[in-house]
Amino acid sequence: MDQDILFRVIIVGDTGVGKSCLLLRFSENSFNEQHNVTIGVEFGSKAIEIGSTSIKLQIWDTAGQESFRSITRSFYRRADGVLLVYDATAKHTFENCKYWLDEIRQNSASDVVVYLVANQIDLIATGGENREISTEEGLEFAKKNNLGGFQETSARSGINVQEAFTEFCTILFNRWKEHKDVQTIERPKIDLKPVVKPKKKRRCYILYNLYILEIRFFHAKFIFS
Ligand SMILES: Nc1nc2c(ncn2[C@@H]2O[C@H](COP(=O)(O)OP(=O)(O)OP(=O)(O)O)[C@@H](O)[C@H]2O)c(=O)[nH]1
Ligand SMILES: [Mg+2]
Repeated sequence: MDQDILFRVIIVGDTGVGKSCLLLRFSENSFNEQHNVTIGVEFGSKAIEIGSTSIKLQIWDTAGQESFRSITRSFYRRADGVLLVYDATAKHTFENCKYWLDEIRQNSASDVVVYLVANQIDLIATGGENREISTEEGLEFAKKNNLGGFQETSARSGINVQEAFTEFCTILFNRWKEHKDVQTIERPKIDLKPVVKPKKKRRCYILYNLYILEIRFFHAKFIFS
């Protein structure tokens, strides 16, 4: 059955890793050479087809600069997934992923899906001189921290950008389907017995006690008479 589904995702990571460019490449298939620092949070959206299902991704592109951290924090709570981005040619941006992951764990829903992206791989020459983080290191970080997936991308050339978003969206979709099934199974388990009004119960209890008291009184009268 065709159905429209909406997922909210948030893009986080250090300033300059290419978060806004990844969103631009994914949503409009273009690239910006300038680093237009994101102020707070910017918004984008795009529909993806997975099988016969149309999925709308609502994407919040956050500022990597420290001064905006308190603003971006408030966006984690409602996100279904987080795209955590680092620059494969800048080691410090990979090292800071530990910090970003702590932020995600502290501020997001407990079942949020985190997908790791190593961007700017076009800068890595054939010999790999510019590379500061290997593919294996990225994969290991994703595995160790139980992340949903990992992809090396280039917002400039476009390599693996659609693939990363599609895989990320597929993970969210599969999880959504699992949750949907759980709900269908769980629903009949709901106890629909009518609630006994405590007042009535108390009244019955009082009547019962009066009845016992009367029997005792009758017995006492019988014994002492
Ligand atoms: N070579 C190359 N440059 C890139 C790539 N992605 C982004 N850039 C460049 O990196 C710079 C920063 O890109 P942005 O997308 O603005 O970075 P950001 O992560 O959004 O930064 P903040 O908004 O400050 O958090 C820009 O000059 C981009 O042109 C890429 O894949 N390859
Ligand atoms: Mg930006």
